[in-house]
Amino acid sequence: MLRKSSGNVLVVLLPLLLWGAGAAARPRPNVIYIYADDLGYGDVSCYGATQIRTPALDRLASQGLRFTDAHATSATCTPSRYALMTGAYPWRQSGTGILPGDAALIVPTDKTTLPKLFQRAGYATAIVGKWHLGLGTAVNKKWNQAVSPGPNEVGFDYSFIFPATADRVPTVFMENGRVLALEPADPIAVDYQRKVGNDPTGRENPELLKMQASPRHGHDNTIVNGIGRIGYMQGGHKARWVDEEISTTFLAKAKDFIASHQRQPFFLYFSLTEPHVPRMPATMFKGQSALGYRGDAILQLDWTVGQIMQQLEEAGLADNTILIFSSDNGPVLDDGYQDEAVTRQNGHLPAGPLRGGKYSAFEGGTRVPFMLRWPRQVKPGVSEALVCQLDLLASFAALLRLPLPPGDAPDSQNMLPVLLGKSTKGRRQLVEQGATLALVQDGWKYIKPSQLAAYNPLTGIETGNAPEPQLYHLREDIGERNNLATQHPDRVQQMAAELQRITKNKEQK
Ligand code: NG6
Ligand code: CA
Repeated sequence: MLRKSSGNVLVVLLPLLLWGAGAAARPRPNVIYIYADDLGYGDVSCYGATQIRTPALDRLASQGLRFTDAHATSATCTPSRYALMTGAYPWRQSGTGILPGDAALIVPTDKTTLPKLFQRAGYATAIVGKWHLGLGTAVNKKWNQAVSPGPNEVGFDYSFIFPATADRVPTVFMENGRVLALEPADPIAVDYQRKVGNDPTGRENPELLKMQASPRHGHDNTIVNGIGRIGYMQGGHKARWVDEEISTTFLAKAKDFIASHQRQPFFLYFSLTEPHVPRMPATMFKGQSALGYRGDAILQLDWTVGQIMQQLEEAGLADNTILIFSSDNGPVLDDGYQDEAVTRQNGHLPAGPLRGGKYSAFEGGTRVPFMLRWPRQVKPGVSEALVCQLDLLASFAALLRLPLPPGDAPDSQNMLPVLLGKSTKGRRQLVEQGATLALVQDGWKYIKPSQLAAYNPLTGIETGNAPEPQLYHLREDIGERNNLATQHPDRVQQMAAELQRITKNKEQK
């Protein structure tokens, strides 16, 4: 009798127990992806910077995995972010270069994106910070109404963004598609071709500027907060941001989102603006580094990351939150403003040992800081595996055990074991995008010949372009100094053919 009833109990309970165990085993960590804008491989002290200290990032590295060969897909912002969202190489689709502030949305709304993946897994999702992937369906849009599609339509339940870059109009925040603090009586118009409205421009009224633009870069259109921007803007005067407040505004919104989602797993894409131009940090950071406002902006960034870490710790969330920090492309000193980044470089090497920087096909263009902390699962350490931000989509799909529909995220590879430190076997190869394309394979790097200039005198950066093929042995020559192409013609030929195969075949990995 007893046996029978306990048997019955087991029959009823066993599936429940198994289901419960399965649910418990299913990892549902929160995920926060903090993305710096133009932060270089050498800008962080745990990556070797000596002229600036980044204690929060160093702590993150010491508590997690620090990757030494992690990449953005591209050496500029829009394409790297496109790849992060879609898991597709950006050069597969035209129109994925640096976008103006009035561009239409370029992320497809009918494909799996990184945030949609998390939505599918029952996560709450949010973006706070820089977007730069276009808004709406056309260049001409009514900024005074809800602008759609945008981040909310590609998978973010909540969005608090600025549209493009800090140096491009419209210089406003948008919350769930609507411009924040916009007064109907002062509607916004934006134009990148011709002047609109009566606001002074940097070109006409340089005496009104609190920071001069660098000659020939083009940051001399509408002046907002004493800074000339790219593009013209009319109206929305009370909605315009104050640059010194951008960072703390984003931080407050990110913290609000975390605070209000303590019971449901969440994915937060926290997209910082530092140290992109114009570098105009909060007053408390001005003059705090020895490197001018660029260094001060890095201190502000570091402090911001520290604030998030502290919040997670105080809320008891740190242990089961995957916190990733990376950057969308390599560093640049003069990117349009005379902000002392060049004159007060003080021996600081923003790309560390790497050649080139932002815009470049050399490693300085795409190799960026990348750290991942997940105390519950990941042992601290350093990983030399080749990984790319492109891989986050397939890797999180694996973590969440969600299959990807065929054709979605075509270039994303599941690097979960590598990201969690359980394997050292990273990508075998990766295409890197500067002004020209490069292929990294088994520790070698081939840069496709290009007739474009080898040096950009405006930014002072070597572009990686050369009319002849370049081949570097990265494992021995991280600084890409010795072009071995003539010594290894077979390898050059094989890698050129492979690059061509990958870039021709839209479905290939
Ligand atoms: C460039 C701008 C540069 C910066 C960059 C975008 C010029 C000469 N330079 O076109 O200042 O805004 O675009 O940077 O206009 S990114 O990090 O968002 O890609
Ligand atoms: Ca950038």
